[in-house]
Amino acid sequence: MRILLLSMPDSFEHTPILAVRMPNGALASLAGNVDPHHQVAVADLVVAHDRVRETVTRLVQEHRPDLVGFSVMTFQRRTAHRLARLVHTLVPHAHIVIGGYDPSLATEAYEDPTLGIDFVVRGEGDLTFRALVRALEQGDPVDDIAGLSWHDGQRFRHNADRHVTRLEAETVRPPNRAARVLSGYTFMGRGVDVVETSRGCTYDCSFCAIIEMRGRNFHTFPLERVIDDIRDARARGGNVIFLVDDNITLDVHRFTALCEAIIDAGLNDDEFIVQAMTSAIAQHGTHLAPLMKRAGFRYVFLGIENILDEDLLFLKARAKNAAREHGRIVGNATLAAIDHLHRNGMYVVGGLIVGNPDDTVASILANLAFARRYVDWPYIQHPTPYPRTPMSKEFRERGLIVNERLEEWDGTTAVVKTAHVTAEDVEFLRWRAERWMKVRHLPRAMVHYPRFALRHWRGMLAHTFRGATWRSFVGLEDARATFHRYKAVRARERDYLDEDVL
Ligand code: B12
Ligand code: SF4
Repeated sequence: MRILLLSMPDSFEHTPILAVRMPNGALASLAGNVDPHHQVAVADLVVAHDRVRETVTRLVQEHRPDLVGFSVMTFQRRTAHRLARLVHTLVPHAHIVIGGYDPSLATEAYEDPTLGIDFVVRGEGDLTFRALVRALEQGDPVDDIAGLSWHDGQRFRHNADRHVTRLEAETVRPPNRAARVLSGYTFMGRGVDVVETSRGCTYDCSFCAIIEMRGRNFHTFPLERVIDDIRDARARGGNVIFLVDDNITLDVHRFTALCEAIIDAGLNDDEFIVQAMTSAIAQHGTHLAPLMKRAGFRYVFLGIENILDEDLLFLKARAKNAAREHGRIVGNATLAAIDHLHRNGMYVVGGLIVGNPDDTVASILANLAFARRYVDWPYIQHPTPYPRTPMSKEFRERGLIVNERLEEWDGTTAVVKTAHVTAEDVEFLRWRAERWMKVRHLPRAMVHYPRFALRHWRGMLAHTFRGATWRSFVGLEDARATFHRYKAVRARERDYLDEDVL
């Protein structure tokens, strides 16, 4: 079969397309897991965000797919719907298959017959998609493929869930990066790729979609496979490798062994980015942080979430941010974790969530002040009620959701108000503070990525200060007016595919 797999072009504030264009790990994994005689083309539309319709039209003409698959997050749903209609018009005979977090957790949103969607793959896709492609090729029934929802000509049927895959058993084959047909994946001008070393997490933070997606569990790929995968990513131009594991620091001994394996394999001459738990870094930082540095880690995303205990309680993120001594919780681990990373020359990408139900202006400002003082690159978001997360239920029950336009549920648009602060004020406070925090990091970025910085510093500043004019800089204009202009620019950016082009 000829298969075309697409990821959505929609990106968000903290990963500006000028600087960050990462490939989608799911699609390469799906491509590596169908039977090898199929012809698979993978296209990440983030590298063609400004010419989506032309690119998709060209790709379907060139590849004449029998099946087109989309990977979708919730804030990309509108684009996915428009794209499904476009593909259905261009290649009416092709099966359309949707997967990823949004279709898995809100399957009903893809059942509208006018979208032309035939299948939804729920949860992990590698084995379900392999089985689906086999069944379609052989004309077999699909009603016993676990993890699949399908349109039987009249209505959608939902097969039983699929159990999460034991990655240790090597049933999931390595990704097929050679299937990518677009180029231009970059991080600050350098080639970038993503590598998975494990899947899953055993925590249950209330904002995280992972628990409903796959339950609380943790499975790991053998380290030899991971090293081979990193080599493959490097061979294809990935000088910056983002380890996309849900929670790689859940097993610190394994993470330590991974850092050692990277060094032993001589793969530490380039750069790694990773997301980590503050508690693990704080507790093991004395030996772990120097080792991470030697292994080539530069940016570490820390899920700090919030500095106030009441907020951590709401986010159910206390445990993962706890400092422990002899197994007992003795405080918050955030400062110790940041200190370990900074001492070893790594940068902290500070993940914080402000605008929780009981937040006041003071509690939001306290978090912003913390970010200003301690983190290198702010990654501050607002709580977003993604489908079936525990947090969403509470926001809905308390009537705090004020914006149902899902394309704006991108993490940096406040779509919920707090009991004390309007959604607009929450977002305004973050926006106003965060721009300057980003500017502060630019000189350091210049040292590490001089060519990119010299070529694009103007573009980066223009992106960061979208909506601003000279009047705003000299204080002749109220910051709210600039903020509203920024919001209007942002709204236009989201129209990757006009509805009326179909
Ligand atoms: C890495 C990552 C990122 C990277 C993306 C790098 C990249 N290009 O891949 C970065 C840091 C840039 C990022 C940013 C964002 N992310 Co993110 N991210 C993740 C993370 C940690 C891992 C995703 C991953 O690569 N997994 C490995 C692959 C192999 O697994 P997978 O994607 O789940 O794919 C499997 C299945 O879903 C399925 N599948 C997926 N697509 C398809 C398609 C088809 C056709 C089929 C059949 C199957 C299928 O099969 C795959 C293989 O088993 C997840 C999960 C988590 N626990 O936090 C969040 C997550 C996906 N992100 C999320 C969000 C919200 C965002 C942001 C909007 C805001 C934010 N939180 O930062 C931005 C927007 C990104 C953008 N497009 O601009 C949410 C999505 C929630 C939702 N309901 O939509 C998640 C789940 C985290 C959460 N908060 O709960 N993210
Ligand atoms: S620790 Fe991270 S991956 Fe695990 S539930 Fe919390 S946010 Fe999700």
